[in-house]
Amino acid sequence: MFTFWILRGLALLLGITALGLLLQRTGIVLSCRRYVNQCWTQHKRVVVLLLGAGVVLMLTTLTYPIHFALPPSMQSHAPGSMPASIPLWNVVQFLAHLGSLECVEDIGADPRAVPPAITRIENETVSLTLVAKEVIAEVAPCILFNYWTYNETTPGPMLRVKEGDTVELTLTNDPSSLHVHNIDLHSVTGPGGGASVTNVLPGESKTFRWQALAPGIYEYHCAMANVSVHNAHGQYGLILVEPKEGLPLVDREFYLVQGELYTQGSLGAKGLQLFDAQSALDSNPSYVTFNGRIETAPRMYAKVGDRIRLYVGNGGINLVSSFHVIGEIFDVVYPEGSIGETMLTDVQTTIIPAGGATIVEFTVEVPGKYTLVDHALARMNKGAWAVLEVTGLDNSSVFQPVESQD
Ligand SMILES: [Cu+2]
Repeated sequence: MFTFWILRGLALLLGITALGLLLQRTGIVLSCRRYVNQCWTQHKRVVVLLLGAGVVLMLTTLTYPIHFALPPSMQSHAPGSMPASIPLWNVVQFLAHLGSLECVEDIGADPRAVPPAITRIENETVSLTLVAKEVIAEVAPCILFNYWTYNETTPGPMLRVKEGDTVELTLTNDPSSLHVHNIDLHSVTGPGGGASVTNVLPGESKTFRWQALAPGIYEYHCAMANVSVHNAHGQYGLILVEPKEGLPLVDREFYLVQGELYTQGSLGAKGLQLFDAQSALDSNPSYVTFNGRIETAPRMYAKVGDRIRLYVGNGGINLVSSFHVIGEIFDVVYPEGSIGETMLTDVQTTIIPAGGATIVEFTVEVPGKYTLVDHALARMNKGAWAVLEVTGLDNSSVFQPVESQD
Protein backbone atom coordinates (compact mmCIF):
# COMPACT_ATOMS: atom_id res chain seq x y z
CA MET A 1 0.00 0.00 0.00
CA PHE A 2 3.05 2.29 0.24
CA THR A 3 3.92 1.89 -3.46
CA PHE A 4 2.38 5.26 -4.22
CA TRP A 5 4.56 7.10 -1.69
CA ILE A 6 7.72 5.27 -2.79
CA LEU A 7 7.12 6.27 -6.41
CA ARG A 8 6.34 9.87 -5.52
CA GLY A 9 9.51 10.06 -3.40
CA LEU A 10 11.53 8.63 -6.28
CA ALA A 11 10.02 11.16 -8.68
CA LEU A 12 10.83 14.01 -6.27
CA LEU A 13 14.45 12.82 -5.91
CA LEU A 14 14.90 12.55 -9.67
CA GLY A 15 13.37 15.99 -10.22
CA ILE A 16 15.56 17.69 -7.57
CA THR A 17 18.69 16.01 -8.92
CA ALA A 18 17.85 17.11 -12.45
CA LEU A 19 17.16 20.69 -11.32
CA GLY A 20 20.45 20.82 -9.38
CA LEU A 21 22.42 19.62 -12.39
CA LEU A 22 20.71 22.20 -14.60
CA LEU A 23 21.46 25.08 -12.23
CA GLN A 24 25.04 23.91 -11.95
CA ARG A 25 25.65 23.59 -15.69
CA THR A 26 23.59 26.43 -17.22
CA GLY A 27 24.39 29.80 -15.74
CA ILE A 28 22.85 32.05 -18.38
CA VAL A 29 19.37 32.52 -19.81
CA LEU A 30 19.20 30.97 -23.28
CA SER A 31 16.67 31.25 -26.00
CA CYS A 32 14.18 28.43 -25.97
CA ARG A 33 15.60 26.75 -29.07
CA ARG A 34 19.20 27.11 -27.96
CA TYR A 35 18.21 25.89 -24.54
CA VAL A 36 16.58 22.73 -25.90
CA ASN A 37 19.48 22.08 -28.26
CA GLN A 38 21.97 22.62 -25.49
CA CYS A 39 20.11 20.36 -23.14
CA TRP A 40 19.90 17.61 -25.72
CA THR A 41 23.52 17.81 -26.84
CA GLN A 42 25.25 18.66 -23.59
CA HIS A 43 22.95 17.57 -20.78
CA LYS A 44 21.49 14.28 -21.88
CA ARG A 45 21.68 12.94 -18.36
CA VAL A 46 19.58 15.86 -17.10
CA VAL A 47 16.97 15.37 -19.82
CA VAL A 48 16.76 11.65 -19.09
CA LEU A 49 16.37 12.36 -15.38
CA LEU A 50 13.60 14.90 -16.01
CA LEU A 51 11.80 12.58 -18.39
CA GLY A 52 12.16 9.78 -15.83
CA ALA A 53 10.71 12.02 -13.12
CA GLY A 54 7.80 12.89 -15.39
CA VAL A 55 7.05 9.26 -16.19
CA VAL A 56 7.16 8.26 -12.53
CA LEU A 57 4.89 11.18 -11.64
CA MET A 58 2.44 10.10 -14.32
CA LEU A 59 2.38 6.60 -12.85
CA THR A 60 1.64 7.94 -9.39
CA THR A 61 -1.91 9.08 -9.97
CA LEU A 62 -3.40 11.45 -7.43
CA THR A 63 -6.90 10.02 -7.77
CA TYR A 64 -6.37 7.22 -5.29
CA PRO A 65 -3.40 7.68 -3.04
CA ILE A 66 -3.65 4.37 -1.20
CA HIS A 67 -3.22 1.95 -4.07
CA PHE A 68 -1.25 2.00 -7.25
CA ALA A 69 -3.86 0.29 -9.38
CA LEU A 70 -4.48 -1.22 -12.79
CA PRO A 71 -5.29 0.70 -14.95
CA PRO A 72 -3.41 3.58 -13.29
CA SER A 73 -5.45 6.47 -14.66
CA MET A 74 -8.91 5.35 -13.56
CA GLN A 75 -10.91 7.71 -11.38
CA SER A 76 -13.92 7.10 -9.16
CA HIS A 77 -16.46 9.26 -7.45
CA ALA A 78 -17.79 6.34 -5.41
CA PRO A 79 -17.69 6.74 -1.61
CA GLY A 80 -14.02 6.61 -0.58
CA SER A 81 -12.96 7.25 -4.20
CA MET A 82 -11.75 3.66 -4.56
CA PRO A 83 -11.62 3.11 -8.32
CA ALA A 84 -13.07 0.11 -10.12
CA SER A 85 -9.56 -1.00 -10.99
CA ILE A 86 -7.62 -3.74 -9.24
CA PRO A 87 -4.76 -2.63 -6.96
CA LEU A 88 -1.51 -3.44 -8.76
CA TRP A 89 -0.13 -5.23 -5.73
CA ASN A 90 -3.16 -7.53 -5.77
CA VAL A 91 -2.61 -8.20 -9.48
CA VAL A 92 1.03 -9.09 -8.78
CA GLN A 93 -0.04 -11.28 -5.85
CA PHE A 94 -2.70 -12.92 -7.99
CA LEU A 95 -0.20 -13.77 -10.74
CA ALA A 96 2.38 -14.91 -8.17
CA HIS A 97 -0.13 -17.25 -6.50
CA LEU A 98 -1.80 -18.41 -9.69
CA GLY A 99 -0.54 -21.95 -9.26
CA SER A 100 -1.85 -22.24 -5.70
CA LEU A 101 -5.33 -20.76 -6.24
CA GLU A 102 -8.03 -23.39 -6.23
CA CYS A 103 -9.42 -24.31 -9.63
CA VAL A 104 -13.14 -25.08 -9.37
CA GLU A 105 -14.44 -27.56 -11.91
CA ASP A 106 -17.91 -26.03 -12.12
CA ILE A 107 -18.39 -22.49 -10.85
CA GLY A 108 -22.11 -22.41 -11.69
CA ALA A 109 -24.41 -22.96 -8.74
CA ASP A 110 -26.74 -25.88 -9.42
CA PRO A 111 -30.20 -24.42 -10.19
CA ARG A 112 -31.73 -27.46 -8.46
CA ALA A 113 -29.97 -26.62 -5.17
CA VAL A 114 -32.97 -24.95 -3.55
CA PRO A 115 -33.36 -25.50 0.20
CA PRO A 116 -36.59 -27.35 1.06
CA ALA A 117 -39.74 -25.48 2.07
CA ILE A 118 -39.89 -24.59 5.76
CA THR A 119 -42.64 -26.60 7.43
CA ARG A 120 -42.23 -25.49 11.07
CA ILE A 121 -44.80 -23.09 12.52
CA GLU A 122 -42.67 -21.38 15.17
CA ASN A 123 -39.84 -19.00 14.56
CA GLU A 124 -36.30 -20.11 15.33
CA THR A 125 -32.78 -18.77 15.52
CA VAL A 126 -31.21 -19.98 12.29
CA SER A 127 -27.43 -20.29 11.90
CA LEU A 128 -25.99 -19.70 8.43
CA THR A 129 -22.35 -19.92 7.35
CA LEU A 130 -20.75 -18.57 4.21
CA VAL A 131 -17.11 -18.65 3.11
CA ALA A 132 -15.78 -15.95 0.80
CA LYS A 133 -13.22 -17.53 -1.49
CA GLU A 134 -11.41 -16.44 -4.66
CA VAL A 135 -11.02 -19.21 -7.22
CA ILE A 136 -10.27 -19.88 -10.88
CA ALA A 137 -12.95 -21.43 -13.06
CA GLU A 138 -14.22 -21.66 -16.61
CA VAL A 139 -16.74 -19.16 -17.98
CA ALA A 140 -16.94 -21.44 -21.00
CA PRO A 141 -14.60 -24.22 -22.19
CA CYS A 142 -11.00 -22.89 -22.13
CA ILE A 143 -12.08 -19.39 -21.04
CA LEU A 144 -10.97 -18.86 -17.44
CA PHE A 145 -11.79 -16.13 -14.94
CA ASN A 146 -10.85 -15.32 -11.36
CA TYR A 147 -14.22 -15.60 -9.58
CA TRP A 148 -14.77 -14.18 -6.10
CA THR A 149 -17.41 -16.38 -4.52
CA TYR A 150 -19.42 -17.39 -1.53
CA ASN A 151 -18.87 -21.14 -1.00
CA GLU A 152 -17.02 -21.54 -4.32
CA THR A 153 -20.01 -21.02 -6.60
CA THR A 154 -21.56 -18.15 -8.51
CA PRO A 155 -24.14 -17.31 -7.40
CA GLY A 156 -23.48 -18.30 -3.78
CA PRO A 157 -25.86 -20.82 -2.22
CA MET A 158 -29.55 -19.98 -2.01
CA LEU A 159 -30.50 -19.31 1.62
CA ARG A 160 -33.97 -19.85 3.09
CA VAL A 161 -35.44 -18.62 6.38
CA LYS A 162 -38.88 -17.81 7.71
CA GLU A 163 -40.42 -14.41 8.29
CA GLY A 164 -39.79 -13.52 11.94
CA ASP A 165 -36.77 -15.82 12.32
CA THR A 166 -33.62 -14.55 13.99
CA VAL A 167 -30.63 -15.28 11.79
CA GLU A 168 -27.04 -15.64 12.94
CA LEU A 169 -24.84 -15.40 9.89
CA THR A 170 -21.12 -16.15 10.05
CA LEU A 171 -18.94 -14.97 7.20
CA THR A 172 -15.43 -16.41 6.90
CA ASN A 173 -12.85 -15.13 4.45
CA ASP A 174 -10.75 -18.04 3.21
CA PRO A 175 -7.04 -17.67 4.08
CA SER A 176 -6.14 -17.90 0.37
CA SER A 177 -8.12 -14.74 -0.49
CA LEU A 178 -6.27 -11.66 -1.72
CA HIS A 179 -9.08 -9.22 -0.86
CA VAL A 180 -11.20 -8.20 2.09
CA HIS A 181 -14.85 -9.25 1.73
CA ASN A 182 -18.15 -8.75 3.56
CA ILE A 183 -21.86 -9.38 2.99
CA ASP A 184 -24.84 -7.11 2.43
CA LEU A 185 -28.18 -8.94 2.49
CA HIS A 186 -31.08 -6.92 1.14
CA SER A 187 -33.32 -8.78 3.60
CA VAL A 188 -31.52 -7.17 6.55
CA THR A 189 -32.70 -4.00 8.25
CA GLY A 190 -29.57 -2.31 9.59
CA PRO A 191 -26.43 -0.46 8.45
CA GLY A 192 -25.01 -1.82 5.23
CA GLY A 193 -27.39 -4.77 5.34
CA GLY A 194 -24.71 -6.39 7.49
CA ALA A 195 -21.72 -5.17 5.49
CA SER A 196 -20.74 -2.67 8.18
CA VAL A 197 -20.10 -5.46 10.70
CA THR A 198 -18.77 -8.25 8.49
CA ASN A 199 -15.57 -6.88 6.91
CA VAL A 200 -13.31 -9.93 7.06
CA LEU A 201 -9.61 -10.08 6.26
CA PRO A 202 -8.26 -13.31 4.74
CA GLY A 203 -8.51 -15.99 7.42
CA GLU A 204 -10.93 -13.98 9.57
CA SER A 205 -14.57 -14.74 10.56
CA LYS A 206 -17.34 -12.48 11.81
CA THR A 207 -20.89 -13.18 12.93
CA PHE A 208 -23.89 -10.90 13.13
CA ARG A 209 -27.49 -11.41 14.14
CA TRP A 210 -30.53 -9.96 12.40
CA GLN A 211 -34.25 -10.52 12.26
CA ALA A 212 -36.07 -11.37 9.04
CA LEU A 213 -38.77 -8.71 9.23
CA ALA A 214 -40.32 -8.94 5.78
CA PRO A 215 -41.01 -11.85 3.42
CA GLY A 216 -39.61 -11.81 -0.09
CA ILE A 217 -36.78 -13.01 -2.31
CA TYR A 218 -33.71 -10.83 -1.79
CA GLU A 219 -30.25 -10.48 -3.23
CA TYR A 220 -27.16 -10.74 -1.07
CA HIS A 221 -23.75 -9.61 -2.26
CA CYS A 222 -20.33 -8.40 -1.21
CA ALA A 223 -20.29 -4.67 -0.50
CA MET A 224 -16.57 -4.15 0.01
CA ALA A 225 -15.20 -1.17 -1.95
CA ASN A 226 -15.14 -1.05 -4.89
CA VAL A 227 -18.54 -2.77 -4.66
CA SER A 228 -19.05 -3.06 -8.40
CA VAL A 229 -15.72 -4.90 -8.74
CA HIS A 230 -16.64 -7.51 -6.13
CA ASN A 231 -20.08 -8.09 -7.69
CA ALA A 232 -18.58 -8.27 -11.18
CA HIS A 233 -16.37 -11.11 -9.99
CA GLY A 234 -19.47 -13.16 -9.13
CA GLN A 235 -19.98 -12.44 -5.44
CA TYR A 236 -23.78 -12.50 -5.04
CA GLY A 237 -26.69 -14.83 -4.32
CA LEU A 238 -30.32 -14.95 -3.14
CA ILE A 239 -32.03 -15.41 0.21
CA LEU A 240 -35.71 -16.32 0.48
CA VAL A 241 -37.63 -15.10 3.51
CA GLU A 242 -40.72 -17.29 3.42
CA PRO A 243 -43.95 -15.67 4.62
CA LYS A 244 -45.33 -16.92 7.95
CA GLU A 245 -48.01 -18.90 6.13
CA GLY A 246 -45.47 -20.38 3.68
CA LEU A 247 -45.66 -20.45 -0.11
CA PRO A 248 -48.10 -22.58 -2.14
CA LEU A 249 -46.78 -26.07 -2.82
CA VAL A 250 -45.22 -26.68 -6.23
CA ASP A 251 -43.56 -29.71 -7.80
CA ARG A 252 -40.16 -28.21 -8.58
CA GLU A 253 -38.23 -25.11 -7.58
CA PHE A 254 -35.15 -23.75 -9.34
CA TYR A 255 -32.59 -21.06 -8.50
CA LEU A 256 -31.05 -18.76 -11.10
CA VAL A 257 -29.13 -15.50 -10.90
CA GLN A 258 -28.17 -13.46 -13.93
CA GLY A 259 -24.72 -11.87 -13.78
CA GLU A 260 -22.15 -9.99 -15.82
CA LEU A 261 -18.44 -10.64 -16.40
CA TYR A 262 -16.04 -8.04 -17.76
CA THR A 263 -12.86 -9.44 -19.31
CA GLN A 264 -9.78 -7.95 -20.96
CA GLY A 265 -10.10 -10.39 -23.83
CA SER A 266 -13.03 -9.97 -26.20
CA LEU A 267 -15.94 -12.40 -26.44
CA GLY A 268 -14.61 -15.92 -26.94
CA ALA A 269 -10.94 -15.14 -26.25
CA LYS A 270 -9.37 -18.27 -24.71
CA GLY A 271 -7.16 -18.48 -21.65
CA LEU A 272 -7.18 -16.68 -18.32
CA GLN A 273 -9.09 -13.42 -18.66
CA LEU A 274 -8.28 -10.51 -16.36
CA PHE A 275 -11.00 -8.15 -15.15
CA ASP A 276 -11.62 -5.13 -17.42
CA ALA A 277 -12.57 -2.16 -15.27
CA GLN A 278 -13.20 0.17 -18.19
CA SER A 279 -15.77 -2.21 -19.73
CA ALA A 280 -17.50 -2.34 -16.35
CA LEU A 281 -17.77 1.44 -16.26
CA ASP A 282 -18.97 1.40 -19.87
CA SER A 283 -21.71 -1.16 -19.02
CA ASN A 284 -20.39 -3.46 -21.73
CA PRO A 285 -19.97 -6.96 -20.28
CA SER A 286 -18.09 -9.61 -22.21
CA TYR A 287 -20.36 -12.30 -20.80
CA VAL A 288 -23.88 -12.33 -19.37
CA THR A 289 -24.65 -15.57 -17.60
CA PHE A 290 -27.27 -17.46 -15.67
CA ASN A 291 -25.51 -19.02 -12.69
CA GLY A 292 -22.00 -17.85 -13.36
CA ARG A 293 -21.03 -19.54 -16.59
CA ILE A 294 -22.29 -20.36 -20.03
CA GLU A 295 -24.49 -23.44 -20.02
CA THR A 296 -23.13 -26.56 -21.67
CA ALA A 297 -26.02 -28.95 -20.93
CA PRO A 298 -29.50 -28.59 -19.36
CA ARG A 299 -29.55 -28.79 -15.57
CA MET A 300 -33.25 -28.22 -14.98
CA TYR A 301 -35.69 -31.07 -15.61
CA ALA A 302 -39.46 -31.44 -15.15
CA LYS A 303 -42.33 -33.64 -16.23
CA VAL A 304 -45.46 -32.61 -18.11
CA GLY A 305 -47.99 -31.38 -15.56
CA ASP A 306 -45.38 -30.17 -13.05
CA ARG A 307 -45.91 -26.87 -11.33
CA ILE A 308 -42.62 -24.94 -11.54
CA ARG A 309 -41.39 -22.09 -9.37
CA LEU A 310 -38.31 -20.11 -10.38
CA TYR A 311 -36.40 -17.86 -8.01
CA VAL A 312 -34.53 -15.53 -10.34
CA GLY A 313 -32.15 -12.76 -9.34
CA ASN A 314 -29.98 -10.21 -11.07
CA GLY A 315 -26.52 -9.73 -9.60
CA GLY A 316 -25.89 -6.72 -11.86
CA ILE A 317 -23.74 -4.68 -12.03
CA ASN A 318 -25.22 -2.71 -14.92
CA LEU A 319 -28.01 -4.49 -16.77
CA VAL A 320 -31.73 -4.79 -16.11
CA SER A 321 -32.94 -8.28 -16.99
CA SER A 322 -36.00 -8.82 -19.19
CA PHE A 323 -36.61 -12.33 -17.97
CA HIS A 324 -38.59 -14.61 -20.28
CA VAL A 325 -39.11 -18.35 -20.81
CA ILE A 326 -39.44 -19.10 -24.50
CA GLY A 327 -42.63 -21.14 -25.01
CA GLU A 328 -44.20 -20.45 -21.62
CA ILE A 329 -46.42 -17.86 -19.97
CA PHE A 330 -45.87 -17.05 -16.30
CA ASP A 331 -49.15 -17.93 -14.55
CA VAL A 332 -47.98 -15.90 -11.56
CA VAL A 333 -45.25 -13.29 -11.06
CA TYR A 334 -44.27 -11.96 -7.65
CA PRO A 335 -43.21 -8.56 -9.00
CA GLU A 336 -39.72 -7.53 -7.91
CA GLY A 337 -39.76 -10.42 -5.44
CA SER A 338 -42.59 -9.00 -3.37
CA ILE A 339 -44.60 -11.73 -1.65
CA GLY A 340 -47.81 -9.83 -1.06
CA GLU A 341 -51.23 -9.56 -2.56
CA THR A 342 -50.17 -7.80 -5.75
CA MET A 343 -49.17 -10.80 -7.77
CA LEU A 344 -49.38 -10.50 -11.54
CA THR A 345 -50.98 -13.17 -13.72
CA ASP A 346 -50.35 -14.31 -17.29
CA VAL A 347 -47.09 -12.44 -17.86
CA GLN A 348 -44.79 -13.02 -20.86
CA THR A 349 -41.64 -11.14 -19.73
CA THR A 350 -40.82 -9.63 -16.37
CA ILE A 351 -38.27 -7.06 -15.32
CA ILE A 352 -35.57 -7.87 -12.77
CA PRO A 353 -33.57 -4.80 -11.78
CA ALA A 354 -29.88 -4.99 -10.94
CA GLY A 355 -29.73 -6.07 -7.31
CA GLY A 356 -33.31 -7.34 -7.46
CA ALA A 357 -35.09 -10.66 -7.83
CA THR A 358 -38.41 -12.15 -8.75
CA ILE A 359 -40.45 -15.32 -8.35
CA VAL A 360 -42.38 -16.76 -11.27
CA GLU A 361 -44.64 -19.81 -11.39
CA PHE A 362 -46.05 -21.80 -14.27
CA THR A 363 -47.21 -25.30 -15.13
CA VAL A 364 -45.56 -27.13 -18.01
CA GLU A 365 -48.20 -28.65 -20.28
CA VAL A 366 -46.13 -29.69 -23.30
CA PRO A 367 -42.86 -31.69 -23.45
CA GLY A 368 -39.75 -30.13 -24.97
CA LYS A 369 -36.86 -27.81 -24.27
CA TYR A 370 -37.69 -24.39 -22.88
CA THR A 371 -34.99 -21.74 -23.07
CA LEU A 372 -34.83 -19.18 -20.31
CA VAL A 373 -33.44 -15.87 -21.53
CA ASP A 374 -32.88 -12.24 -20.90
CA HIS A 375 -35.08 -11.01 -23.75
CA ALA A 376 -32.60 -8.27 -24.54
CA LEU A 377 -31.68 -11.00 -26.99
CA ALA A 378 -28.23 -9.81 -28.04
CA ARG A 379 -27.19 -10.97 -24.59
CA MET A 380 -27.89 -14.59 -25.58
CA ASN A 381 -24.68 -14.28 -27.63
CA LYS A 382 -22.88 -13.46 -24.41
CA GLY A 383 -24.35 -16.46 -22.60
CA ALA A 384 -27.64 -15.22 -21.11
CA TRP A 385 -29.65 -18.39 -21.44
CA ALA A 386 -30.42 -21.69 -19.70
CA VAL A 387 -32.60 -24.66 -20.59
CA LEU A 388 -35.49 -26.35 -18.80
CA GLU A 389 -36.12 -29.79 -20.27
CA VAL A 390 -39.64 -31.17 -19.92
CA THR A 391 -40.40 -34.83 -20.60
CA GLY A 392 -43.75 -36.60 -20.87
CA LEU A 393 -46.59 -37.33 -23.24
CA ASP A 394 -47.48 -34.96 -26.03
CA ASN A 395 -50.42 -32.68 -25.38
CA SER A 396 -51.93 -32.20 -28.83
CA SER A 397 -54.84 -30.11 -27.59
CA VAL A 398 -52.40 -27.45 -26.43
CA PHE A 399 -49.65 -27.76 -29.04
CA GLN A 400 -49.07 -29.83 -32.16
CA PRO A 401 -47.55 -29.39 -35.59
CA VAL A 402 -49.97 -29.50 -38.54
CA GLU A 403 -49.08 -31.69 -41.52
CA SER A 404 -48.83 -29.93 -44.85
CA GLN A 405 -51.79 -30.68 -47.16
CA ASP A 406 -49.60 -30.56 -50.29
CU1 LIG B 1 -15.93 -9.21 -1.83
